[in-house]
Amino acid sequence: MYIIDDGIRLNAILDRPENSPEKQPLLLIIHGFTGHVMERHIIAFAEAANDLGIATLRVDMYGHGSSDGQFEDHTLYKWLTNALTVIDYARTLPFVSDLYVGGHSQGGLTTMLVGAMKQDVLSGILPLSPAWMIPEYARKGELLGQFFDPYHIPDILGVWHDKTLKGNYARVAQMIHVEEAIERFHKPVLLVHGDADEAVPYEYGVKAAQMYTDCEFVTVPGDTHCYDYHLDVVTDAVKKWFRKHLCISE
Ligand code: FER
Repeated sequence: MYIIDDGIRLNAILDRPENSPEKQPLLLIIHGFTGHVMERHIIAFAEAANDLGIATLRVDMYGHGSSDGQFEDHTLYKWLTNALTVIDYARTLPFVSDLYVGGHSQGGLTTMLVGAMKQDVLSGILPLSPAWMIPEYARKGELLGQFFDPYHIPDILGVWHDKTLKGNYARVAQMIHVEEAIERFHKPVLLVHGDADEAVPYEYGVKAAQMYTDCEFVTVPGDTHCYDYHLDVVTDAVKKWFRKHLCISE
């Protein structure tokens, strides 16, 4: 299935648990930088929600997975307009009661930003290991371990996984101020972060959790950016948080 955002087809997978009632909550799930809807931790995130009777909508963002757009052209602005469109699509689904947004890493950052933009139509957000240091790092001239002059950004930032990324990615990232999005958001938050994360420093998870007014923070002890060792700790945290917020008994 595709959701169209301004002519760009976004590949989307909607999962509704069997024997779903007429109305049910829906969780929109956003993958990370170079990620897609079929990654192990993205599928596990969806299945944890589905186990509780929550529908999920996993979407490949611009230039990722099976969606339109080139990876090298993607920016956080494009992902944000994608997320706004997908949220509005979800709101048109007749079976949706409460709407939640969750995402991993760059998708977690997108979740935090779009959460602030759309908090009136959302019941909560679930940023997992959110890469909310990207704007700050871009202003200093560092992304994914590569350095550049933040006032003279090169046309091509670098190559990751055989994919190039244009400098416009950094120019956009420099203009984003995540603290304002955190301060604006007053609905419930679940923030999960591995304390051996090699891509997004764990300290950023701790700091964001302290800044949010209504945040539950779960540390995944000894785990990496994509939860190579304790994915079950993540899925258990997601289930526990949803049970509490949706008043589902064990
Ligand atoms: C970076 C660190 C982490 C970065 C992106 C990420 C583009 C995102 C990782 C992910 O989404 O998994 O410096 O720069």
